[in-house]
Amino acid sequence: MRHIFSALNRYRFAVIIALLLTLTELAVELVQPLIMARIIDQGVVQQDMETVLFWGGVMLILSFAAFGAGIVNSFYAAHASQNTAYDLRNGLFAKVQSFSFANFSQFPTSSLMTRITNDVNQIQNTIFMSLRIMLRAPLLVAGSVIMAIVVNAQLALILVLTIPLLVVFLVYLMRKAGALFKQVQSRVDRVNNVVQENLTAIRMIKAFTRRSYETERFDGAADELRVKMMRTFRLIETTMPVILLVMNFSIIVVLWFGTTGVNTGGATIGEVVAIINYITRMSGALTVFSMIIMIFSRARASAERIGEVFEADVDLKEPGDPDDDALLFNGEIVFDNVHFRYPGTRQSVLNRLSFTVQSREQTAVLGATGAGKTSLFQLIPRLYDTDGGTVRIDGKDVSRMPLKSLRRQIGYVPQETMLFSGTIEENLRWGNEEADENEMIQALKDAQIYDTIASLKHGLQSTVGQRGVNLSGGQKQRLAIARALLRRPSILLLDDSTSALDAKTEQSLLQAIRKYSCTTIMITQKMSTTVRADNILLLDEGELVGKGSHSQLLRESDLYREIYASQHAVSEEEGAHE
Ligand code: M5T
Ligand code: MG
Repeated sequence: MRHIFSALNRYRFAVIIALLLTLTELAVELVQPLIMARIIDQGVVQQDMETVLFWGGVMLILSFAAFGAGIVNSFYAAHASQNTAYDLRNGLFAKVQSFSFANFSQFPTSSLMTRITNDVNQIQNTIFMSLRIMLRAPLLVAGSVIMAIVVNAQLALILVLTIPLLVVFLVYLMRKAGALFKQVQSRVDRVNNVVQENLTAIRMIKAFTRRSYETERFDGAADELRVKMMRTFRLIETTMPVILLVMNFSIIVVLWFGTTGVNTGGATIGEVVAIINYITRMSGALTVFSMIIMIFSRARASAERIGEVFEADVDLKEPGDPDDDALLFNGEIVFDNVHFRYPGTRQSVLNRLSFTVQSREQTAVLGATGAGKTSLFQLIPRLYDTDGGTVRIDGKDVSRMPLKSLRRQIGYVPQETMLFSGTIEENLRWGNEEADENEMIQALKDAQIYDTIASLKHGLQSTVGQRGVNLSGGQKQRLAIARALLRRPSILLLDDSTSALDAKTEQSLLQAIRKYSCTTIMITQKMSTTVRADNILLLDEGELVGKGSHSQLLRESDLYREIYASQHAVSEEEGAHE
């Protein structure tokens, strides 16, 4: 709630105006029955036409004033609610940008999406409604009770008894509905999650003919949402009959005692009419209450969910040492007794990892699938913090460096290539915004992808993705390498990025990378890569089981010899077929 109010606070001017206008409308509504009583008692009963016309005119003018106030109120209410929602959305987005990988595993993507869109919308609607009618409803109830007492205290007594009971009942409902709405929102998350996973993996789903399974999964999630929604609304629906019952009963009581009062002189006809008028207005306001309960409880649930994102602890703290900012890495990387497991899991992924990668060397990391190669990479740009031990670059602990200057100097080509929808040029610029066309062409050439791009009809301006050219997996990989090279990184990390390349192209690529004189670490499954590397790290189940050059490891490591033999056998077989 705190975040909502502080966002709303920036539009307090609009809020105050809107509330003042609401009060105008409210005042008119409360005064009208009084005027009506006067028209009846002094005009109609005494057959005084002038009084009727005069007060009738006053009522007309007041109604117009209230109407005008209502329109201007809408304007300011919309202003405050739309802007607050806009700020909240931006704030959430900025916060999510600062998230560490660990934070992302705390909130599934779909849930973040629901929070930024649907939950913010709930808040927006609530603010608008609050400024428009919500405040008016409770004030109208309270004001009507007071005015009724002013008009005729005896007749109004019944209201003093019933209204507090109703309010207690409504507050109780509000609490219950709040809890239910929280569950509803998490079901919305679930539906979004299924949709998102489905759309991301639609090709796989078709390839594996999992359509009916997916449809069932969606049905299941949608049905859960429906059931929860219905339960919540059923609860809220009960308010209406209860309110009407109590209020109608009050009217009967007022009529009963009113008739006796008029006969004995304890009340006038005008007073009875006025009080009944107040009661009908109250009934209206109280039914609005049931809507308020719904909107408010839902908003409370949404506010909590928004608050959770704002309050998420971004565990990768930025060290305040900005003087290092300009420092250029030489590129020596040291892992010193590093232990690592993913946040929230128990299984350790890396153990006692110690090694040094010399500056400007090309190092290959070899290991079976699941050995922890990608995990090792992620510690270098500090996507995660270690669980023990340190990762140092040029002798300095990465957790002591400003994240920006650390990451700016690292070119990271992840295992799964991610290109953005847009032109090839835009995708390249992502690596380095200032790059000019020559630099881009050079990077593309070095990444061994220039010929392919040049042969496209629009060259660098071709769009990739949904409505553009579709690049093959290997082509995308090389585009990602070009993007990383364009950064002129001090450290280049290639996660299985040459897997789709034939031996000759791979050799040209590694040769071209040497020109950049950056420390290069490449994860690979292929011996053809390790053979050319200056140094090899052999990883097995999170532990370093060998390091050295190709010939060294052939001599010293059984595992390495084994891998070598297996791949050699394959390539000989291939050769035999040719
Ligand atoms: C090593 C686990 C994974 C495996 C171990 C990326 C990632 C991995 N893991 C997580 O729990 N969460 C994660 O986000 O860590 O995984 P790896 O480092 O990805 O292994 P690899 O790169 O050597 O394998 P591969 O298949 O890419 O060659 O137990 O469950
Ligand atoms: Mg991997």
